[in-house]
Amino acid sequence: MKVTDTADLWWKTAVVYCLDVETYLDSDGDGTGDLQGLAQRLDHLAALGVTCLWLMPVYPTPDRDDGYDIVDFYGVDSRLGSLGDFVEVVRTAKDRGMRVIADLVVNHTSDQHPWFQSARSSRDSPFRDFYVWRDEPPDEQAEVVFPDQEDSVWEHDESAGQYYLHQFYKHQPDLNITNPRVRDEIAKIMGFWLQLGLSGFRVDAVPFFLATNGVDDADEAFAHPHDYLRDLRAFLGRRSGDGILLGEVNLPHEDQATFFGGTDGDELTMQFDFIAMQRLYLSLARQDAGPVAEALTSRPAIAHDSQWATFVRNHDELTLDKLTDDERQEVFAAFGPDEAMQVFGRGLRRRLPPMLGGDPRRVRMVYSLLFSLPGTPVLFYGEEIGMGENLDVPGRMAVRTPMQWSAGVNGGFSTAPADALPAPVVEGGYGPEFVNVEAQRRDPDSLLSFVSLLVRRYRECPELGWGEFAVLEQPHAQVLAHSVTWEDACLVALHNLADTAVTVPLVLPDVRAGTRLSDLLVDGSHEVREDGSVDVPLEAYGFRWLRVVHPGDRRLV
Ligand code: TEU
Repeated sequence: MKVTDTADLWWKTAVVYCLDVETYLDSDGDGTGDLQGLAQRLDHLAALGVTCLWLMPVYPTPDRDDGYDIVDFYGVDSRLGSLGDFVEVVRTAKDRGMRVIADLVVNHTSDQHPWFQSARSSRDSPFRDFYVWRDEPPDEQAEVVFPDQEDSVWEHDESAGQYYLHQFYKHQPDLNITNPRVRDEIAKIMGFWLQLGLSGFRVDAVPFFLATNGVDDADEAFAHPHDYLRDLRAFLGRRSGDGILLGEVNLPHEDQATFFGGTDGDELTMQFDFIAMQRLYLSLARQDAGPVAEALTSRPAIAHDSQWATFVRNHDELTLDKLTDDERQEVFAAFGPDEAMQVFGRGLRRRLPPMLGGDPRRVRMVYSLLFSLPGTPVLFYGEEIGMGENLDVPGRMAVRTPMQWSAGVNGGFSTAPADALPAPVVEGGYGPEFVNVEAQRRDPDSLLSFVSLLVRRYRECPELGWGEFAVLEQPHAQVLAHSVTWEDACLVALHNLADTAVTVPLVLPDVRAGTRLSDLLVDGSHEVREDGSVDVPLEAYGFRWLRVVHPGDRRLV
């Protein structure tokens, strides 16, 4: 390994953890989580092995889309703390070896943003062109993202006397990125937060942000939106040598290649792999590794510095929009048959453990798979302890309930009365009484201990971030057998997606006399025969991380 090849590319082997300050820990008892509360819990994150925090929006907001509706890009909402508290969190996180990124939400503003208030007030407003206006909505319209609330992406505004574009909720008017003044503001926003110590951004809704639909003269004014994304990446690079753009691009793999800047890798640094995530759920529903294996092998080639972000849940609905209708129905039937568990006709508003019927073998198998896939794993808060959802909370908010720290009042999240919390705590079998950090910290057999082990092993196996992925041939459809190889390191991972035990016959290439497979998660090793064959037994929902050890290897196993 040459220093020049890998040094500083921290995101290639990072462990990212997404949280909402509002629901993490309330330090002052007013019912809302806050930055001082988060600061007190950075030790939990460091102990888990997280290397990068992703903060959901902390900006001043009327809070009609959980903070994704912003009225001031240069501040912190007073409910969460101050800019001073923000800097303390970033500094303390750095001290614990963690970087911090934050949501950059610049596709739109809140309709309460002073820019929009000014823009709608008069055609002569200096901010009129910050947004996208039309006298009449066009005949051909983009699809709405939230079909439960909206039926058009154009909304008539009385005081403006025109229609404005909003690809999300109508209270989120789209910014007009063909306007150079808007682009200038976006650069300033990035520069501001980088200066406060952020290591980059999770870029919200990137394809929507780059789309110039509705701008009549966009062709002349702004012919190549990807040039603009490239400019933003270059700007980030100049302001922060090792900053990243982690983009939300829920598109087919071939389109994602474009958002990476192809193999030049000069646009988004990382992208979530929404396709592999959706195919994984289809695989889990069918107990057939085929769909997820196919998704992983069909990932487009990306540049040396680019990276995939892998995840099994996030703060939004578990979207299944890239499956066929029949496939989506299969996943609904398996993991969210009640209509109340579904949302927007395309997704599930549930967390993983309840979807898997709470079977700890199956839950662990899925997290083992997440951490052994090629890419950088991203956790959503509460996954490390196996939190469930609260279906009484409307829409996507069902999975954004308060973090469960202890079995105490409000799960240890807040001392305020329950009705002052941003969302009710989970009730029933996944409630704080049964699922909480305090109890799991003391239990070597807890999910928290298990996920911490996965994080440690992931960090010890840089090939998972850097390596070449291959599906290994073997006869069982219910098993995903894959290898990740980088330089002289090779990890073989086996995952049994079904509830029946199997023995997996493998044939490994490059085997010498005395090669063995050493188990990285539990005690044990398997001798490989001279022809490279080896049989590995797997229990129901069993899994193995096997390091290929050649005679004379000095690697720690
Ligand atoms: O979501 C943007 C987006 O692209 C959506 O399609 C997303 O994948 C999901 O389907 C929304 O339910 C982002 C945020 O993740 C989301 O929470 C915000 O509501 C949205 O932007 C608007 O800012």
